[in-house]
Amino acid sequence: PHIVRREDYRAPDWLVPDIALDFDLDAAITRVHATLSVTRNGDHDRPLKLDGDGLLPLEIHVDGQPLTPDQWSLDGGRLTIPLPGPAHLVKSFVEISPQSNSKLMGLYASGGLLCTQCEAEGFRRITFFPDRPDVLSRYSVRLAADKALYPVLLANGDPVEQGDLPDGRHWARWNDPYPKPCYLFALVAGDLACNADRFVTASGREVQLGIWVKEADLPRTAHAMQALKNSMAWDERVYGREYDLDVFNIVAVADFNFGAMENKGLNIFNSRYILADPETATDIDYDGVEGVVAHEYFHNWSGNRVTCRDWFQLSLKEGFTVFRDQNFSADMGSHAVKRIEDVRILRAAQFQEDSGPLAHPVRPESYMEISNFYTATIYNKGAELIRMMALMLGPERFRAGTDLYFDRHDGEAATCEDFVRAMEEGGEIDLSQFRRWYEQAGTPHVRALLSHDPATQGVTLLLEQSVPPTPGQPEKKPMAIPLRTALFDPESGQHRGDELLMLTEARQSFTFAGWPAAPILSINRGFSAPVIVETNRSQADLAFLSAHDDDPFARYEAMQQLMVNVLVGRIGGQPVDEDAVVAAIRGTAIDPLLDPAFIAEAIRLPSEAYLGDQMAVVDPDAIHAARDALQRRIGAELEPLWRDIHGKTKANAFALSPAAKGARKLRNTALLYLAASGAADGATVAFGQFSEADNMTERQAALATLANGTSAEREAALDIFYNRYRDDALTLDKWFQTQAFAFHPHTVDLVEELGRHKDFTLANPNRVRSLYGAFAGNQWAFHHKSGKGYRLVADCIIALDKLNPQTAARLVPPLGRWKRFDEARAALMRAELQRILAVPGLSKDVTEQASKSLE
Ligand code: DPP
Ligand code: ZN
Repeated sequence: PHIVRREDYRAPDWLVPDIALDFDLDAAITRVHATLSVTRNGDHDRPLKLDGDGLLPLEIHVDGQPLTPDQWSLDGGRLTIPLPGPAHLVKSFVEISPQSNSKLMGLYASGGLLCTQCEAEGFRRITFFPDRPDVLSRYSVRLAADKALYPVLLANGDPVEQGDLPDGRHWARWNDPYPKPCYLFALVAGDLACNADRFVTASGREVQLGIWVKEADLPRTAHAMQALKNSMAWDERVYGREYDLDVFNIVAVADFNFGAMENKGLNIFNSRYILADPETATDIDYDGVEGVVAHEYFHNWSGNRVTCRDWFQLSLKEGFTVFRDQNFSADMGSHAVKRIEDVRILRAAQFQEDSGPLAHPVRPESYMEISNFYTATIYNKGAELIRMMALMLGPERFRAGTDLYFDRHDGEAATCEDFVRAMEEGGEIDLSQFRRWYEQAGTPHVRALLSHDPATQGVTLLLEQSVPPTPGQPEKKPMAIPLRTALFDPESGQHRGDELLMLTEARQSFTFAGWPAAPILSINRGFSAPVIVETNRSQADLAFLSAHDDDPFARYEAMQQLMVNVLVGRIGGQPVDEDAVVAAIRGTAIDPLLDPAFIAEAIRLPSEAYLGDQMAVVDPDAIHAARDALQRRIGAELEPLWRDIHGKTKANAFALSPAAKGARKLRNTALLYLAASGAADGATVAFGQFSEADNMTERQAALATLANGTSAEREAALDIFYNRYRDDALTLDKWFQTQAFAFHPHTVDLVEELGRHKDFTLANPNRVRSLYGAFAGNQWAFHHKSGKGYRLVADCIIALDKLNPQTAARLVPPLGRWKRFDEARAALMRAELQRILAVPGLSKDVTEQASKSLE
């Protein structure tokens, strides 16, 4: 298989300043006429090469003359045309079949709509074109289709003209004045209703906003529209970036590989990130809608106006845009809670990736299939890199850096290096060593040892860093690690100021004077660097910080570490003090000064997967047993408290305010502990919440609590939920997901049954993720010692690969973590990877992930 390497980058031989596309749309056969004005780029005599995937040219014209078949050649899908002059007009005509497109890349049919997904390399499935992000073109697009089936015709840019045709067809023309790479091309045709609104930009330009959905879904679009308007205002206020077209459209589709896509002026969304109402969406779903709407909108500048030179630079747009959407969401809600959630996601997804066979730098060096690089490393670690730079620069200089970046590279295809250089120049800082964050994979480990000398009243903080070896990178150099640090006086409960320590050496000491008694270390406050910190802090120190640290993340972290130490100690058979955990949870839960949403985060036990990450060899059964036992103990010892919180936080009427959301989060946590307590009425209380809830957040949490147990209420609630939502795909996903996530001794068998359920389908990526994606994230169930969990997921990968390789490949990484498990499990996991690789005709997506996973 062909490997693409970053070092092989060369500027394009031919540019395409303008393209006109003409679509005769039909689900069975769509005809595509493309007219490319091509210009030779530089002094060379190489032919024009246009990418194609599954296309056969039915006609090719150059400068108005038809070519004979000996005047072009097709090789591996790519069309080669020798051209004599510096500029030509090249026309091609192809036919494609949207309804046969199960990969959901290119032009495809979804629920009666026709829509596109081109990032990363889907445009070549629509027409012949240099499918690379550094070829930017102005698009003029004409769409024609049956007027009854497809009354709405949308494309990028601004609408220009439309009209009727004979035979019940009609047409529309759209022009996009901003040159863009073809991965940002989009069209949609369908019977859609519009939630229409408007936004006036800071400079007074009026923008027509439209969110297009199936008529019945219109009432579920209000939250997305509000999020869009908030995002537009936020980007003006925080980054000085205005929207630049007269219209901004969003379309929701049911079958989508990604979360959403930032096509210029025409974002296309997985419907799960648009549709929300209290009946069907949880607070997490609402936040997801807000965050993804913002993310895609922010791409208009970080991604579209300034795009990527090549796909190795993917984090240039994704890391930066995640950073932007994270800060937006924090501004809309709670900074403290948002940071905790983001770090939890980073640790669950990215730290695992970074410590396994698929570890890669934020700017990778090579790939077989670019679709496999839409990873937590590119997105979430990439965002952490921007966050570190923003921290080191401070807000004003960071803004100077982003202004310089946008101004300097507007209309260009840029690199990560361009971004760092803009930060250096705009922010007046030297980032030479910091660049290693883009080059070196692996999560850095930092050991922090605090020592105190009563004689001199001096304190020394010794910091040691190491970056573990990763595939292709056995040796690492020291990183530049910004660590926000404070020393607490145990007497007063206060610190003397928060300092940013820059750790740049493998081993480095920092000293502090004037401490008659030993202080307590608070380090990596706010999670200032994406590293794993090990300290010599005692359980008493952690308990102190969990009650006193004024940095909410550090306070949460101290609590989590307190719990991790107890659980890992218990698994290792060491004597542990569980009372300290119970006391810390109690103290936090009753603290009247704390935000309930923060309390809910802080008192929740670390996930089984996170506990696994702390062990040399992951023992899923021991982890589950220890965590479950501690949860039961916390439940039982504090039962009156959980009852009290559960009763008190019952909302009177549904609201989406941060306070109402926080109350629901805390209430659901209290229910979890109450059910774990062993109280005779645990299942009754959960079922009561399930039945009475006026919102999905409480209903689903109650269902999840019941799903962990074996009560009669479990089956009753699952039946009720199924019958109520069987016709609503997004909500039915929750029914599959809740069962796949459940801590239930028979989850693996239930998942096997659900895979045969009449409502299960491999054709819908959301449905696949809600069953197999969720299951593969359920450590205890997936790693069932029989190996059945591995077999189920491998079967799914093999079957799905034939339809949708991109989504199939996303299920491979959990099987690739075999080195972290005992020999018996490792052998079973490897056997499944080998079985997958033996399948004839396997896609390069799955081949890349499975073969790397075996190394
Ligand atoms: N670029 C999309 C996103 O992350 C994914 N295709 O927004
Ligand atoms: Zn993105």
